[in-house]
Amino acid sequence: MATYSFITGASSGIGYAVALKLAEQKRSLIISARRQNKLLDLKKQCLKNGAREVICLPFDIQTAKGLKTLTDFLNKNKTLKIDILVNSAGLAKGTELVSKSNIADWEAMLNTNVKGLFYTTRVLLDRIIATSGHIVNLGSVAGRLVYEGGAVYCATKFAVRAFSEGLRMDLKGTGVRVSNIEPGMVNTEFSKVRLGSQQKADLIYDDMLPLSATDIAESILWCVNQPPHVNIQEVVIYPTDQASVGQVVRGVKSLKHKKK
Ligand code: 8X3
Repeated sequence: MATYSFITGASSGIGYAVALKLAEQKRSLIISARRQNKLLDLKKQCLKNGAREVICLPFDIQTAKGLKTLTDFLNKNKTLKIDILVNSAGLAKGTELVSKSNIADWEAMLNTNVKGLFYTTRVLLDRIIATSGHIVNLGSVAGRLVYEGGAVYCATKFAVRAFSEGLRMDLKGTGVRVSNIEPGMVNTEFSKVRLGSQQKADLIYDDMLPLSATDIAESILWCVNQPPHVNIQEVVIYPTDQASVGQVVRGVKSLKHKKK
């Protein structure tokens, strides 16, 4: 059976952009996310871009039932191997102080960013080891620096960073590479999901030039296309208009206004 590149969170944002780029490399893909209709649209685009084959695997990474869909699929396809796993499913919910924050938001973040990513990696791991493959985790600059109103989200991304480091240690000698991609401000559905409205999300990127999902996808492709002896362990990517977390340049000094 063929070898596939597996992308979680593929229905939008960075996952979607990575799938399109991996398709250009004529790979066979398994694309997963909750929204089946979005996956079907992406499948068409990937095939147009050159993907050899595309399997849509809709499931909710936040739930045990969702993860069972994945294990059932693997049980039915026992010889299927994975060369690249891009763990791109992730989200932030809310910016309230811990004392005011909503436990349901915590659950969504912990179940997706931490448990979903850990469990997906675990169930696919033997198949990744079989190809000396590559695991690409979507961390964040929030996994390096904490900010007010982000305690739980930052904790989940610190967890992704710790997991990436631990995995790399546990996989030494297998040839499997682990990369943690840590973006700053990327204009995707991320802020709309976090803040609950497009209007609020637009303010986050107001008068500055954020990164795009394609910018991050290109960095991921750069990592996975290195020769097998080269493991890019971490990539920290900020927009030029963001010097650090909370250090954003807007208005006339922003590249948005300087761009031709
Ligand atoms: C997204 C980056 O700065 O909004 O992971 O937390 S930030």
